[in-house]
Amino acid sequence: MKIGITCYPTYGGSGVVATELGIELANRGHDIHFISYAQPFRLSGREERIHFHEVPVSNYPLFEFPPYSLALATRMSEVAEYYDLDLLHVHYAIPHSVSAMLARQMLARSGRRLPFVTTLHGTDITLVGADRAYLPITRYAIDESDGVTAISDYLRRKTVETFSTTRPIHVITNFVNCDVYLRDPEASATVRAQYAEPEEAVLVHLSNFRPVKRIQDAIGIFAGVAKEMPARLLMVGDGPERSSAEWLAKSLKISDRVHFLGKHDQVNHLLPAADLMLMPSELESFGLAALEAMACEVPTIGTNVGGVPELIQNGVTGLLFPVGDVDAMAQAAVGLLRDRDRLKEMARAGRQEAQRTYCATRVIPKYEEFYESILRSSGN
Ligand code: GMT
Repeated sequence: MKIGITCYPTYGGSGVVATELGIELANRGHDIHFISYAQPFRLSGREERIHFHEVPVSNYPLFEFPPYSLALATRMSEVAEYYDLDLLHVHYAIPHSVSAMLARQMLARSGRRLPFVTTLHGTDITLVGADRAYLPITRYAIDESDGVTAISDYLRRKTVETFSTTRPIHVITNFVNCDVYLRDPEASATVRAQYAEPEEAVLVHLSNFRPVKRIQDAIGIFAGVAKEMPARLLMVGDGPERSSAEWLAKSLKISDRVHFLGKHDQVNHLLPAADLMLMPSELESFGLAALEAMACEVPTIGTNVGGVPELIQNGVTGLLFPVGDVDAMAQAAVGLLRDRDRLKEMARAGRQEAQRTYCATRVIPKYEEFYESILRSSGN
């Protein structure tokens, strides 16, 4: 198939999933065309069967806000025509599904059919989409999509509840490449030695440091751990909450043990160096960072919100707590780090679950089948 993919190219779960999906589909022989304002950060630009088409957004003094959605719709229709795309797959409803809808309409005038699939990721529904300014158009574009997927059953239910959409929503979860995300003891010992002494526990947090991630709670949990045992915290990512988290680490006098590493495009090298992942989010529709950690045999201490309990079986593959219960999360982390057998058992169970349910080899065929069903029903 020839598939156009649109996503936010910067750091964030939806862009990561879209990019990894494109890479996996290309490895399976499909031609993939990314259409966005910048090349997705996990792409090197040298992958076979993957092409990138930049959306130029010209400005004009009259425009206080340059209309990216229109430039995107134009580029989508041009790329679809020139490269004879079978379908478009847009990640994150706003504004991508609206642009895809316009591109489809533009091509329909010349008798060409271009179906599009929308994948809902989370904040496009729970935060931005639910804003009255965007709700009606988000609902319209979801219903107008030829196919809709959501990354968890929670998000599927939430979408129907918030938007009263009528288009059926198919759940296809996030995935991980289990051959890339894994614990190689030698390699992880080398990375670990860069940040910690052998007797120190290593905790990790990975996100885009937005308010919904509650990264101050990650610092608070770590402070509770650091009181009890020698430990380090690796903060991977960047975003608007970073400076307040740095300030908190300083005022709690743990800044020498909290390492802000910034954005990394190869987190598969970092994650296996950790003993525990912290994901104290206010909300997660899925929790891709926890899945990547699970695949690397790193259990998560997280919050019992959104789609997280679908991914993490509390007490078996991780431990879940109410949002904001920093003390309970800190105590649980200390308990696990002291009980190495239990920690190991959880790590093993997490890896098994990642392999059994979330490996790219299991999830990508679901996308392929979904595309085929869309092409069949749209008569292509
Ligand atoms: O929260 C993020 O990391 C960004 C956000 C996005 O859409 O870019 O992530 C959402 O999509 C991820 C990939 O599908 C999910 O794993 C995250 O749980 C989800 N985030 C939220 O729901 C807050």
